[in-house]
Amino acid sequence: MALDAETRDQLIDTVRRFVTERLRPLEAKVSEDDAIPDDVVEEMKALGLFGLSIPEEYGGLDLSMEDECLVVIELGRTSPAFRSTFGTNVGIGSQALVMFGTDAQKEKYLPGIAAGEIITSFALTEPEAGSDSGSVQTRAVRDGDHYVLNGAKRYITNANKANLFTVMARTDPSKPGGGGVSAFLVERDLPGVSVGKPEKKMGQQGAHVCDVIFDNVRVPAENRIGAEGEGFKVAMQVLDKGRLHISALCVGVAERLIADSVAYAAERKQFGQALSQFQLVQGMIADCKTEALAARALTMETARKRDAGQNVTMEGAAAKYFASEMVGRVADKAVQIFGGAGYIAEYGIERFYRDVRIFRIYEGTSQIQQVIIARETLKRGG
Ligand code: COS
Repeated sequence: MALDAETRDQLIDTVRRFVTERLRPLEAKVSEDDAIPDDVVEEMKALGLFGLSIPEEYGGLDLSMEDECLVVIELGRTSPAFRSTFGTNVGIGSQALVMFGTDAQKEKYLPGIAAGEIITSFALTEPEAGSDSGSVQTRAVRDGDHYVLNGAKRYITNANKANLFTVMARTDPSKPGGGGVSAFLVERDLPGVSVGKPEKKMGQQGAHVCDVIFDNVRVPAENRIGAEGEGFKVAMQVLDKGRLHISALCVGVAERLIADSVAYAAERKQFGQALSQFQLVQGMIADCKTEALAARALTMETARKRDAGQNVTMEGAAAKYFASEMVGRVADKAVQIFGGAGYIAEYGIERFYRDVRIFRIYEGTSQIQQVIIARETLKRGG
C-alpha cells in the first residue's frame, strides 16, 4: 500500500535520524564484535523495520515497493549489516508466505514476523545448487499428513537467529530442474533441524550466514506453500522482489560513500589546495554521482512498475545488476579518493569496500542477472 506523502516523509525522516544518530556511531563496534547490539535490534522492532513489507492486517507497515526502496536507501547509508538484521523478515524470508501462503499460515506467522519476534530465513541454496537453484537435492517425502525433509542448505542468511525457514525441497525426483521442487515453512524447533556456526566472511560482520541441516524433519503438510511442484517459481518470484530491495540498498550505500568522499576531498589538502579542487578527483566524484543517480532512477522506476502490477523480472534483474556493479565501482573510487586513509580500517572506507562485494553475488550473481536480462530481451525482440 502506498503511504500518503506526509506519512512517508515522516517515516523516511525517522529512519534517517535512526541511521545517523544511532547506527552510524556503532559501525566500527559492530564490525569488531561481529554482532548487532540487542538494544539496537529492539529499537528496530519498535520502529517497525521487521514488518516494512508485511500487510497491515498482520501488524506490518505494508509499504509499496516504491516506499520500501526509499526506506532501504536511507538504511543503505550505514553498514549494510544493520539492514541484514531485519532484511530476511522484510524480503526473502517472508515473501513466499506473504505472496502465496494460506490465510491460516499468514495468521499463524506473519504477526510475529512483522513484530520481529519470529526471524525468518530463506533456505534455497545448497552445496551443489547455487546459481542453478532448480537443482536442489534436499528431499521432501510425503508421509501421511507430513513431509519428511532431508538435506543440507548453505550460506543461509540469519539462520542462526531464525525461528522459521522458507525451505525449497524436492518433492518429485522424477522431474528434473525446478518442476519437482516445493516450498515449505519449517519451524526451527522441529526435531532434526540443526544450524551450523556462522561462516567467517569477507565483510558485513554483524550479519551471519550458516549451513542448515534437515535430518528426518517431519513438517506438517499444511506448512507447504503453494501447490506441490510450484516451489521453484515461488522462489523466483520472491527473488524478483528481493533483487529490487538489494538495488535500493546499493544506491543508499553509494550515496553514503559519495558523501564521505566529498567531505574528505573538501577537507584534505595536497599541493596547497583541497583535493576537491583537482579535476581528476572531480572526475571520480562525477562518475560516482552519475552512476548512483542512474541506479536510483532505474530502481525507483522498476519499483513503481511493480507496484502498478507489471512483471518486472527483467527490469529488476537489470536494476540489481547495474546497482550492485555500480556500488562496487563507487566503493573502489572512494578508496582512491581517500588515498592511504582509504586502506586504513579506522576510516571505515575499506570496510564498505569489502561489505559491498557480496551485492554482486547474493540473490543472484551479476552473471545470472545477465542471463535473465538477455533471455527476456531476446524473447521480446528488443
Ligand atoms: N517468476 C515466475 N516464474 C519464473 C521466474 C520468475 N522470475 N523465473 C523462472 N520462472 C519459471 C519459468 O517460467 C519456468 O516455468 P515453466 O516450467 O512453466 O516454463 C520455470 O520457472 C523454470 O524456469 P527456467 O527454465 O528459466 O529455469 P532455469 O533453471 O533455467 O533457471 C535462473 C533460471 C538461472 C534465472 C534461476 O535459476 C535463478 O534465478 N538462479 C539464481 C538463483 C539465485 O538468485 N540464487 C541466490 C540464492 S538466494 S539468496
